[in-house]
Amino acid sequence: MTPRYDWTAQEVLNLLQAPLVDLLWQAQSVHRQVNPGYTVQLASLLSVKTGGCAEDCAYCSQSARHPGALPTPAQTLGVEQVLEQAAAAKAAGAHRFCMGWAWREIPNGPAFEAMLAMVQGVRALGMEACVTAGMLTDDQARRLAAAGLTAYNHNLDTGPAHYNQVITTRTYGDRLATLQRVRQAGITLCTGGILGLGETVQDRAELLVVLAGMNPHPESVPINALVPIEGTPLAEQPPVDPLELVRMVAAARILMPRSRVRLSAGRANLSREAQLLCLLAGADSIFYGDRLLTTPNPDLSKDQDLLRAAGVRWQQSPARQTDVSRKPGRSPGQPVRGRL
Ligand code: SAM
Ligand code: DTB
Ligand code: SF4
Repeated sequence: MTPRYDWTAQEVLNLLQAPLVDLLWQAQSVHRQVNPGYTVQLASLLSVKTGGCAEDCAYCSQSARHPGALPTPAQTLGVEQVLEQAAAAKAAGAHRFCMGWAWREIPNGPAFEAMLAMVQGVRALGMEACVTAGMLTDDQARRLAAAGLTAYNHNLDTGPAHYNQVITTRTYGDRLATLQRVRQAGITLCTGGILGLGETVQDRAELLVVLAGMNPHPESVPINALVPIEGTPLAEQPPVDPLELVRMVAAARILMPRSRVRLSAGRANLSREAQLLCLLAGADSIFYGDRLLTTPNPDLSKDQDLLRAAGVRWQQSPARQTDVSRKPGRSPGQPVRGRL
């Protein structure tokens, strides 16, 4: 299957608005070719630095502009605490460990040195390491790559035309420039969006055009449904129709056949059946663990039941490794079925 990088907004709109049965059939055909075992990656998420962020993202509890929105105490975790959580996530079956910092950009100094130690520690446990921490410099990207960082998450969130309805403190161009920097350092890209921000289907199509226009495609594409948080400007947004999420996942799978499409925030509000449809549509990763950053995620046992009910396989965490060197692209990880 030869990937394309020149999808037009009209082509993507046609996909997003196709009869659901046809869209699912097309997405399944692609998915079966690239991932015949339906292997799912389990990624665990931990908020290392929570709250007090200088950006004004309208959905986010962690912006300093939304006082009272933070449902958990503002705090910063140390290296030891983070590596304890990483080891627990590995023991529970996670393959990737994702760490978040509520920053506009990464500051140099002790907090960045601690981030590097966390990345090294997670890699030494044998897991993939992902960081999401805002903008960064070329030198910081280079040092993160040298520490063994597998992926950097930096979401575009929505289409370019809707972006400044959601965030005013940085531009779409800033976001793209950061992604470019990450790629140049040889770190894989994790970038996607959120449904439910008041966007149109055209905005969703335009977001997918930008993502699928990247060459190579981003290695991971998180698809989030807005988790409405009291105290944020988007608290009263109507819930996303689960079938819209299924359509977005299916379109992402067709446009970016070899990317990991991660069914991300919003699963706690989805039925088991809606999540199964997302897996059928080509989602091949979920956040696994009972918390996202500041909001709840389904319990481990519920997710184990979900994966068993779907009959999919999941990647086992690789054995402990001392070599933290990183190759771009998918990590092979042993797929297993029925053991967590
Ligand atoms: N500050 C960094 C940044 O913005 O890149 C890293 C942390 S930020 C919380 C990571 C991502 O979480 C955001 O880009 C957004 O896509 C997602 N996110 C945050 N709050 C959310 C919410 N309430 N619902 C869904 N996704 C959310
Ligand atoms: C992503 O796309 N979604 C995750 C992760 N990458 C960093 C974050 C979801 C956050 C949901 C709201 C919260 O828990 O605060
Ligand atoms: Fe800050 Fe990231 Fe939240 Fe935006 S999404 S306010 S950048 S923590």
